[in-house]
Order: sequence, then structure tokens, then C-alpha cells
Amino acid sequence: MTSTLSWIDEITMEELEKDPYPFYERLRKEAPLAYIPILGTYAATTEELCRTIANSADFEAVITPAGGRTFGHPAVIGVNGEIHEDLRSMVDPALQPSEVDRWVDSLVRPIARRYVEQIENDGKADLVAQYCEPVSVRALGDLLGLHEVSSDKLREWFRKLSNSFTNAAMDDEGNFVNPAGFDQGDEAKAEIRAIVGPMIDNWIVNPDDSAISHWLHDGMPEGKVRDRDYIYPTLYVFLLGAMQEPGHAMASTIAGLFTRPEQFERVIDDPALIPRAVAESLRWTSPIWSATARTNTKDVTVDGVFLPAGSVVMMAYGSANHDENEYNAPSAYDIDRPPLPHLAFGAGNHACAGTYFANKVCHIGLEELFEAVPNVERDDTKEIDFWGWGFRGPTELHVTWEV
Ligand code: 261
Repeated sequence: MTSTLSWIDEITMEELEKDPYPFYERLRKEAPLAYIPILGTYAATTEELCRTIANSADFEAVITPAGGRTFGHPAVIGVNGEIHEDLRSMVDPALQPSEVDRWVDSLVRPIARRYVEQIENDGKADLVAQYCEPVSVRALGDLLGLHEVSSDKLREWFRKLSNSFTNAAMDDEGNFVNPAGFDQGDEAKAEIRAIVGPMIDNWIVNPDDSAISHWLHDGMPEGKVRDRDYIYPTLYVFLLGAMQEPGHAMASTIAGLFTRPEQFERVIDDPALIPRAVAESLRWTSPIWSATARTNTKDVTVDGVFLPAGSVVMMAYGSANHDENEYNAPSAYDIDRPPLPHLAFGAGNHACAGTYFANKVCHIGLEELFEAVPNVERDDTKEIDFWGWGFRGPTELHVTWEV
């Protein structure tokens, strides 16, 4: 299947990964709901279409082809009805704001302090590898109960799962262009099962306060636990998105602030501005840029486009968050813009379960960093390269400071 506009047929995954914004800007103008041959799916690219489809009774969640190949079934992002309700009832309790408020500071602040201490006397760092990613994975890793798994191993897992999940390129016959791209995801999953499996064996007989232990036991009849094969796909969702994206969000916030030195100075002087700086960053470079999808349960026509029942529509939230009809100069990072809602955490009944926790991790992480090294500066000798179409953020963030 080809699209009606020939330029849409020519886009490559490499171009999208390097910089999806020009392509999606043109889609928003000329074909806001379009079939994208390289993805083998439709894409919804404006704020209105994403919000409408995410809340529509004619659509339900579906995992993308490469996502399904990577996570298997039943992953919480790709199921509906009773299974979705059960998986949300499993993951939601620990992530309720009132619950998170009870422990998030004592969980995350010491972690942030520990990673700050490892760099604060160096006068320079790559904040992605040495701070944002480690804080992100350690916070969630400890919450899940994966204390024994090193931060470097958790970073390796999310990277392998992420590369596999976004290995989306499809040919005209509906086959993956690069099947070997799933090998690293398979490798990560095999290792996850080898390491987490014995931990699950233990949690079955010795429940504790870790999230995975609760996933096994909560809401189950006396003496019964959820089957591990039922839990694994949703654990992979967490080990990818929930591990990677707070790190992306912190790094993008710092990169955004580097584009506005005067705003950066205000945030350093007044940490109360950090939540605003993070919120604008989530709009500006949405970490989950285009990774979730919906399918229509019957034939529908949306925005003049006929979608036969069972079509797959990717939600390009990173594009919706640059919608010119919603945001003035959307590609500018600006903490002073009107704080309009954004779609970085999705919408509807599949909206992110971890919104509150993820924001807290970012706030606390940046508070501790800016408090310890308030004179942090961008290392101008190094580029800041953003990468990713499914998930997006700076690949490295080199900074210096006077010690
Ligand atoms: C925790 C959210 O994780 C994901 C979201 C969307 C796609 C893949 C993910 O792992």
C-alpha cells in the first residue's frame, strides 16, 4: 500500500530517527491522518486528531507491529477490556499520587545525591550517561525490587528493548525490513528472565514491599499469584519506557534550558520553577514521541480519511505537541509560554500510569543536580544530538563547571 502523496512514500526510518519534526510538520499541514508506508500504519499527527482518537469509542489500544514483536502479549499498552483492567489494577496502586508522595522523596533524593557525588568534583560530565540515565533507572529499579540489578545493566536493557521496539521499518508485503533488529530485544528479554525469574520464585513465597511482589500477589485469591508469563510483557513495558523516559526528560529539560540562558538562570536561582521547566520540556521533546497506537473496531471516516476496521493508527504525540494550532512557535523551548496541556503522557483510558512518579523523579533529580552544581554550563565544544522517532532525547549532554 502506498500513500496518496508521493513524498510520504520516500521517508526512511533513519531520517525519522535523526529528526522527525520536518516530516511531521508537513504531515500536519497536508495529511494530518495519513498512511505511512515505511511504518505499515497510519499516523495521527495533530493535537486534535490524537486527542480525538485516544478518547474515541470507535478505537481501542493496539501494540505497534515492532512493539508486539518485542514485548509479546499481554502488554498493558496493547490490551483492552478485562485484561487491561486487571493489568492497570496491578500497576496503578503504587503509582497513585497520594501513595507516591509517601516515599518518593526518600527513594529518589538519596539516589540523586549518590550520582551527584560521583561527578561533582570532576568539573565535567556527560549528564546523560553519568546522571540522567542512572538516576532514572535506579529510582524505578529500586521501586520494582530490582536492587541487585546494576544501573548499567538496567540501562543496557532499556536501550536494547527500545531499539527493538522501534525497529519499525516494513516493506510493501508487510514484512519487517530488518528482522535482525529484534535480536537485541530477544537477548535482553532472555537475560531479564534469567535474572528476574529467580527473584519471582522468591517473591512468590516471601512477598515484600517491592512493586513486582505486589504485581504477583495483589488482588489474587489466597495462595494464588499471577503467572509470570502474564506479567512479563508489562514488565518489559516498564523496563523500556518507564526506565528510559525520565532520563530523556531530565536531559531534554537541561538541553532546552541551554537554549534560553536567561531562563536557565532563573530556574537555577528558583528551584520552584523546575516543574515548569520539565513540563515545557515534555512538550518540546516528548520522550515517548511516537510509540503507542490505536485501532478502530469498525469502519470509520476520520478527518475525511476512510479507515477500514482494524486499521492501526500510530499516535504521534511528539508531533501533536508541536501543533502550530495549539502552540505559538512550537519548536522553541520557552518556560514562559502559557502552560497549556500537552499529550506527552497520552490521553484516554490508556494514558500513562506513571505520570506523577515520572515527574517527581525529574523534579528531584534536577533539584539535586542544580543545587550541587549551580554553575553548570554547556560544553560548547560538543554537539547536542537528539535521536529517536519512537522515543526521543539527547544522546549525550556534555557539561562543565568550576570546582
Ligand atoms: C512505561 C511506558 O513504556 C512504554 C510506553 C510506550 C511504548 C513502550 C513502552 O515501554
